[in-house]
Amino acid sequence: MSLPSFLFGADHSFAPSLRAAFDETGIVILRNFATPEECAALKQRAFDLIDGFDIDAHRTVFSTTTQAHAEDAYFLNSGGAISFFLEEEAYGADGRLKRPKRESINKIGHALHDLDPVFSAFSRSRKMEAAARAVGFDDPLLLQSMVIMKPPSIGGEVTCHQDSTFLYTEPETCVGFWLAIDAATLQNGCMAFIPGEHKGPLRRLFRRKNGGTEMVELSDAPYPEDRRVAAPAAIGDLVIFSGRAPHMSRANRSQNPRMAYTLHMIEAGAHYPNDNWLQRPAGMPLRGF
Ligand SMILES: O=C(O)CCC(=O)C(=O)O
Repeated sequence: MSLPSFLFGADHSFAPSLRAAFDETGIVILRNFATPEECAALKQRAFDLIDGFDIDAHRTVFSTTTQAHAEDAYFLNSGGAISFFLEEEAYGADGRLKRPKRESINKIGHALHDLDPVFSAFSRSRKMEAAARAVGFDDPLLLQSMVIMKPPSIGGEVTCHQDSTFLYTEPETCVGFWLAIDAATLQNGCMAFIPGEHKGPLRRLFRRKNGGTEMVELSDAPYPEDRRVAAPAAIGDLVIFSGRAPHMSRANRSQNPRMAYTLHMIEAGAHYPNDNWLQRPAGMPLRGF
């Protein structure tokens, strides 16, 4: 099975069947959403931000397999910041970086859409707003943004998860907007989804507790991995997916980069519990378009 994909029109129009496909599968791909020039500008900006980051000041590793970051204040405060998280395999046994700094970062997050002018302009573009409305948002708020670096050779695996586990609202309204800044292929760790499984249960809830975090099991229903479908993406493709859609990506053992920008939105009218891990500092309210 292939995932529903649509060519994004130059007039920013959407096929009328897009909404039905999104509701049915929980995933749609908008081909050619961003131009190569826009992707190049986002890529350059990510590198500029990394160049300005003092890697010795914060050695927080981000890992979805060990969750090593989850009790770290730098991580817990990153909902209102531009923070840098390292690849699990960034350092060799000698304590030195194995790769150049630009190729040692796992991700940058989680408020690029508010704090960085280049990412903010792209995140709040008219076409991004149109994409949000096309999948059903009435009053979208931009909650979280990340550059996922997935660098050559050491880019880590992202284990299968649902984003509503991490960005939970009542009712659930989280939707991810994932842009391929580099081509994402089977070789460099493209995303993969289980279509239709957004209609299944939310498996887990990651929330704050006693100054740290905890993972609460809500359902022991296994992910039907046999129905998993890879989602290779060309530069500029935007993958939009429900907060309940299980997804993952393999490690990047290739020599090709696989950079992506991902933005998560929630509906303004939904309740955002204050035990969600991602909390914004006072004076930095969530904004829409
Ligand atoms: O880019 C990836 O490999 C994972 C991204 C992801 O899990 C997300 O955007 O929710």
